[in-house]
Amino acid sequence: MTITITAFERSPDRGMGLARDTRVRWALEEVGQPYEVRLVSFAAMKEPAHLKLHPFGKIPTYEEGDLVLFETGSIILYIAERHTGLLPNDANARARAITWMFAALNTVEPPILELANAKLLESDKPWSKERLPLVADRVRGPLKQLFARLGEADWLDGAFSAGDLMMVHVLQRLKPSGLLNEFPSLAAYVARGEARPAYKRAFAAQLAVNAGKAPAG
Ligand code: GTB
Repeated sequence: MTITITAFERSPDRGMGLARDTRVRWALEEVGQPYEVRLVSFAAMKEPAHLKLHPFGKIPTYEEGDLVLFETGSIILYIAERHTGLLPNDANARARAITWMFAALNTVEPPILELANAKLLESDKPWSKERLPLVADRVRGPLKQLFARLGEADWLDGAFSAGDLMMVHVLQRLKPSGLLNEFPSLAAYVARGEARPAYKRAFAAQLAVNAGKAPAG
């Protein structure tokens, strides 16, 4: 059955790979599943047709036959559970890899999003300069702990898994801030993820959509 995902018609990052369709593309590339992409504008995302797929009017979505999914955590878990390559066979190791997916989404990503929002949406506020260091410190907390846990290892728990895929994509959002470079082994961990052939194919595919286009306003 054909897999169709949705992505920005014009991504605000002009194809840096930070929009969340990239992580779904990456997962599909890792497991060798072909997919189609339906591009949507910001306006179309809020229209009833898209809201039927995604109740919160966002991308990405995932369609396969009668199945419609939204939320990258759910989409990538679905892909990883049905195909070989993103989850170990051993039941305990599998549960731990899924735990890292949740850790990426529930512990590491929220303060990173808060920092991105503080920079993007609040920089004109009189209190912005005072608040930014506090928000950045809230990112450093989990980064320090992740740095300690990763140590000298290549991946978070043995072989590369959906947990690493999610964590790498979450951490990539920090690149423009320079914060990631405060933790050299985490920067190297992200670079290892980006060096994977599947990531390169996913990145190239989303760049091909966005290259030469002005970002969405
Ligand atoms: N929790 C959901 C998930 O994981 O699927 C979050 C989905 C989400 O926030 N999607 C964003 C969206 O559709 C795109 S990825 N936003 C449109 C809207 O809310 O109207 C977020 C994103 C956007 C832009 C950049 N960038 O330019 O760097 C990076 C990430």
